[in-house]
Amino acid sequence: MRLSHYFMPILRDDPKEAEIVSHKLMLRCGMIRQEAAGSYSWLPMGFRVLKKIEQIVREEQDRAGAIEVLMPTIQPADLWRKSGRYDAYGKEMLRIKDRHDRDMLYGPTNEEMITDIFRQGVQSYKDLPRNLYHIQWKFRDEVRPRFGVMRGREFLMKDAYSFDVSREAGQHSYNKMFVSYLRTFARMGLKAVPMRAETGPIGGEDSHEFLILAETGESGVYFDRDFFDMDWSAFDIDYDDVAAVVKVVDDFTSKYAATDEKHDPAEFEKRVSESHRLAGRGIEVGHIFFFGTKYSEPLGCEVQGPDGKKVPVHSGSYGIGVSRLVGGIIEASHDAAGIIWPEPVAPFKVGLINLKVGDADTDAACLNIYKALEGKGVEVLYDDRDDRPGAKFAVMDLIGLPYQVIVGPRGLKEDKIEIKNRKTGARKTITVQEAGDYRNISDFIEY
Ligand code: P5A
Repeated sequence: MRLSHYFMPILRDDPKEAEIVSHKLMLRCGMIRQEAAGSYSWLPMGFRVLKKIEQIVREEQDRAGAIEVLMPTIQPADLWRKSGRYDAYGKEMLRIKDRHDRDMLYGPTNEEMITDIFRQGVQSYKDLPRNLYHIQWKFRDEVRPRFGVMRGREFLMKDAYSFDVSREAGQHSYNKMFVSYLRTFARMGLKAVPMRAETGPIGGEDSHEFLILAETGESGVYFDRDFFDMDWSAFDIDYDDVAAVVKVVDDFTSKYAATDEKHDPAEFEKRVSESHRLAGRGIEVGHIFFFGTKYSEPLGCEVQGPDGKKVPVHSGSYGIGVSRLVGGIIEASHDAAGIIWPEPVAPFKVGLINLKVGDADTDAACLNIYKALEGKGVEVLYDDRDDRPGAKFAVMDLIGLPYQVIVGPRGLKEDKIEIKNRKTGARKTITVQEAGDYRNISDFIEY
């Protein structure tokens, strides 16, 4: 993509309305625009990151055996009356009437609808277990939408729903999602610590939140510093291997970690030695719930069991804040100059900086590099605008692409181009010959 053709409305100064760094940076980089309190348009840079995150979430859900569907954003109220949540949800639910005066609502979550879909589609225990998920916009009329996409009113969520014939089978479905969440967040460069949590309006018997640590997080957290020494990448397990899945869950739940709602100071002191006790703040990027039969009983979701008798299914639901993650990743990965995107979610991998647009040699070299990178499938944003080098460097650092390729007439005279790693700041110089007349430039990018 050529920057001269792109839409990336950069703000020079910090926007006054933003209180936290991720919100400031998202506005400054032209990733989002506020349309109403807690409601945002996703501009091209923001949209690319959102899609990358969504895709990682999708791949890991699929890997764990969940099946993707898509339910509407606007739901009829009837199902919610049956579950008893229509009144219980209170003012957070956006209620709408259609032209026939029927009560509708903009879904804050989908337990009722998916349970009804499932009820109609499945009769026998032989059809279980199943886990259905979708990635869909939600609306919650939050009292205090704030921090940009972190606490929005309209936000993108991945929500999965598992259905099992017994409590034991349901526990395995829960555990699979637990492990898949560790994997999902790890792929985005995040350590999301699972913590026992309150279930709130979603309800249920058991629940864990996944929190990334950040000073600006909305939840107080208390945890064992041993979490920092855990292996956050070794979850390459067979999801059908019940014992292996249990082992990962046990490892991660054996250490103390709780949000302030569930924190028990006496237990914390008993279980964690003083030097290992940490308190801080966290951003909730995922939340999983085990319901037992809370939703299946009132909604009549039963299957024929092995003995021919009808049994209510055991269900769970599993949420990831896809749009919140965009802000969360920035909170976890930035410096004074701007964002530092972890490669898997970066909007582009490389920023190509032309230091002297209009200089024939520099333009030709940049074009060669641009084509060579695109030809190898490397996503590149080419700054081909006529601007000062200083301003170009600042913008590239601000938008945080993992690598910068810097090309100017002075370097080219010596046959050299420069590559900078945004995260480490390390620079290396390569010659045009080394890069095979630019054809192999992509081989030199990662370091
Ligand atoms: C689980 C899936 C649920 O809604 N029902 C379906 C369950 N859980 S939850 O904890 O309420 O939300 C899941 C995740 O969504 C994100 N989230 C938000 N993101 C941005 N703005 C909001 N206002 C907001 N509310 C929830 C969080 O990441 C949460 O973990």
